[in-house]
Amino acid sequence: MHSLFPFDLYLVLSSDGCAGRDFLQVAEQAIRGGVDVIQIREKDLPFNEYVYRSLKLKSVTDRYNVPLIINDDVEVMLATNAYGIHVGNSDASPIDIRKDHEDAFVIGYSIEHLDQVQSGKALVSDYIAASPVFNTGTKTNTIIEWGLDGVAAIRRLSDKPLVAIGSMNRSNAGDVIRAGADCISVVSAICASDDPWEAALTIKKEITHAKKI
Ligand code: TZP
Ligand code: MG
Repeated sequence: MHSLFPFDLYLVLSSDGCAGRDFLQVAEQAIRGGVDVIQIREKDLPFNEYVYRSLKLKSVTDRYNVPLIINDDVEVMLATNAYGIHVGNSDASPIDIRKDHEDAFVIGYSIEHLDQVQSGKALVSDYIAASPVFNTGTKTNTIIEWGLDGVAAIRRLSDKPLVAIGSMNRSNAGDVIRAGADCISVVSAICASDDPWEAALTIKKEITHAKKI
């Protein structure tokens, strides 16, 4: 079946998390470097502000035909007409979201335990994310570190598009793809980089290379 998540390099960003730079510029440079899907991930913004910043970002992503995913908040996703939503285990359930909205948008779901890979939540989702693959300072309330073996174990249990997140960078992206991930998701290796364009370009090359062999 045609995948709704055929992407290779997934930038996750927050509007205040780009090392003092304008997040819209960082997003545009990253897209030019090869990022092919973007998630806006805000944890402390009021609804209106989350919508406002998401729409600003969407005006950039739309220009490049890059889909925008909203973290956590279904209402923000609906208000912005975004491509999809990403939820974890303490957010709205993918099952309920799917029930309420059928196939109106893409749902991504974070996997933090092997039992979740074939759960109802995962089965109704369009992609799953191994979260985190490696421990990271960007998100510290995590419950597992999957490692390469964990990515391979998830792969064996599911043929959903598998996103790898957590300390992904130019040095480990290839190994993680070879372990079974379809897509590499990055925060700091791009957002904190001196040159987001070059960072995206290099990580994308590693992914493309790993997929060829
Ligand atoms: N979910 C699992 S790890 C993570 C998220 C949002 C943060 C990844 O950030 P970084 O800087 O790419 O390690
Ligand atoms: Mg969440």
